[in-house]
Amino acid sequence: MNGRYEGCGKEERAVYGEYEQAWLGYRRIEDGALRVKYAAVCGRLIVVGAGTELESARLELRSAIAGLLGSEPEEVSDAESADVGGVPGGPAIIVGLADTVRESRYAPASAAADLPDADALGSEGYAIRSGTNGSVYLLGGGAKGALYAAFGFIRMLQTGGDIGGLRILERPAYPLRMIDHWDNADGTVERGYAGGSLFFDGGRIGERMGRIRDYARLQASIGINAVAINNVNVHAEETRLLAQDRLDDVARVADVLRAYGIALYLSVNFAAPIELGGLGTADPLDPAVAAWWRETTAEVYRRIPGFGGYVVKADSEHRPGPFTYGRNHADGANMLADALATHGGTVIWRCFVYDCRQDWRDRRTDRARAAYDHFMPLDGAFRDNVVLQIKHGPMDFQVREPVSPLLLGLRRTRIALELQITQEYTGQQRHLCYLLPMWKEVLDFDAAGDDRKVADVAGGFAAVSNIGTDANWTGHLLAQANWYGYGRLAWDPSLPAEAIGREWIRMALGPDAAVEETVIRMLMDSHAIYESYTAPLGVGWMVQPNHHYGPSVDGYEYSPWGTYHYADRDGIGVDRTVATGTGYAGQYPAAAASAYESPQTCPDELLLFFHHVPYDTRLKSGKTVIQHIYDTRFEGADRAAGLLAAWDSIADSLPSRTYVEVRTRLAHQAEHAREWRDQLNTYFYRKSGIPDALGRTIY
Ligand code: GCW
Repeated sequence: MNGRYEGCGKEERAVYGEYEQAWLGYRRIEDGALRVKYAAVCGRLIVVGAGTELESARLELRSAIAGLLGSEPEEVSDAESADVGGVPGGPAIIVGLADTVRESRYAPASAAADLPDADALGSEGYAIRSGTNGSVYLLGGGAKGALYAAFGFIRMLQTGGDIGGLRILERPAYPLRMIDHWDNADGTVERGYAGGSLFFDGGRIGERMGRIRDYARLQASIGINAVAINNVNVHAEETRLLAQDRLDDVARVADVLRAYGIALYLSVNFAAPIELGGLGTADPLDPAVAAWWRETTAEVYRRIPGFGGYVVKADSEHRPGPFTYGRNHADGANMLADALATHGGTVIWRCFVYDCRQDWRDRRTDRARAAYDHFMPLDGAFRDNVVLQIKHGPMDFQVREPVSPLLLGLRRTRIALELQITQEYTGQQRHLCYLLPMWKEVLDFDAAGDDRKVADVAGGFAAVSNIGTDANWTGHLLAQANWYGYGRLAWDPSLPAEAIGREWIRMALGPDAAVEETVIRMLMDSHAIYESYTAPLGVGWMVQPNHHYGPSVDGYEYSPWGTYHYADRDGIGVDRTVATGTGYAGQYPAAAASAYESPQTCPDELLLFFHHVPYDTRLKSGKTVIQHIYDTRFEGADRAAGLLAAWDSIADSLPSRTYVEVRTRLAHQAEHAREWRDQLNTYFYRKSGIPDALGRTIY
């Protein structure tokens, strides 16, 4: 299933070529009338001005038009095209920077379009405008914007959009739209489910440049502008990425990304001054340490113009950090920020800091509290070029968690929301789990009831990549939708999950209506389905230790990781109330804090996250907790089987390779969901002794 498709016929091979391009496959549009309509606009291409991003836009428009419409556009050079005002030659696509185009000879043909200026667009925004003679203007406030305009226009063609009378203006919601790779120098990927690393291979860097270029195109097409290429767990080999003899290789990768408007970041080891610099300490307040970072950083910028900055996981899961020296996280982050500031770089400092050597007997210590407890007292203490990266939930990317109170608490510090595209706890790209409905709930969460939603307070987005060397990029083909959707949401968090899913389906799988309707339902239902056969009511975990795949109810119950469900014969859940529990509920603004504090007002789906309750506690749904567990596990497994049946129903409308590949995963999911169902139901029946009201088989 992974790697090259051997022995395929000619037709399949053509499909395969497109398939490797994910949603940028540019399959010829089947509808002839639509093709003719588009061709009337897309016959000529004029790039106004020069630069690497504009060159990327030109190449992309050319190959998209050639693929979608069947013939390449005539490329008219800026110098020879004075007639675009409508006379000979006819309409054209005109792409460039807004201010350059407005002052160029092409402006007259746009009279009716009153082109916006760079100020209106901002450096990354863009406009798509129809001109008087049928031309289409693709304008960026800056060069990146022009590239995004090109991809925006291409998306319209791919999704069958109307390209007449266009007056589109888009500006990204956030300046930071980042993807973090957890790629290791040896070519493996931590929590990777789609093959090896694109960037690293057995210690070598940037060997797959063609694929890295395609990767950059895909990222730019969804507006990603920052990428950290290595794992936040920085081991000895990756610490050396900052060394002289590695930087040139990193620079080659950065060059390819830069042409697509993407800044390269490196995850760094806080102890690098010791491990790489030979100093006796990494104390952030030691002048020699600060000097080492300054010099090292200056060298990075000499080799890598436009370098983004550093991502840091410190004092977390055995990584070194400022605590070793009795310093706090502001001391650590600010020292790195000062080294980066003169070059325009940013420190992305992760807030995933907690005690991973907890005693399971100790019920007062609560991992959920940790990020807030560590970082709230430091609000306002960070430099302007520090961004605190905060996981969306207080624990660790479970299928159901409340929103992290730290996201809502910090007011004087730049923050970025951290999501996990890779499906570590959500089926590892063997199960289908479209994550956008869950992310939308996070973004729309309004804790204080004052309309200050997470989407409004997040200054940026970062997410852990689900990409690898598999031919389809993400292992499970449908998991591409999570990658695609993440970028679209980071650009515009108000876009509906369903609309984004439909875009992806049309672009990646084609325009077939039955395929679209079937797959969108599968995507939209999949998170709820996954939740309904795995750990219930927000309690989390119940997975096999280490690799985190598959059911093991007590897998983490007696571990040091702070991840417990506390099930006994009478009840289950974690008391996180202020009154009798760990006090975590009190970290929220008043409205949410009081709702979570009482089992009567706590939402059902989070009941066991906040409360330890007897099995016969009634939910708002009217069911008891135990009956809810049984019912949803049975339904969940049935609905997982339904996903397979849905896919089978469109078998004839899919390329056989796509059909077979996804089918294999869905069949596994259906079987594995039964295993989840039976293990969880059996466990809770044995614990509680309460039989299923419907008398179904429990072992
Ligand atoms: O949940 C944990 C993962 C680790 C990961 C860590 C983190 C990169 O299991 O694999 O380490 O989160 O986010 O730092």
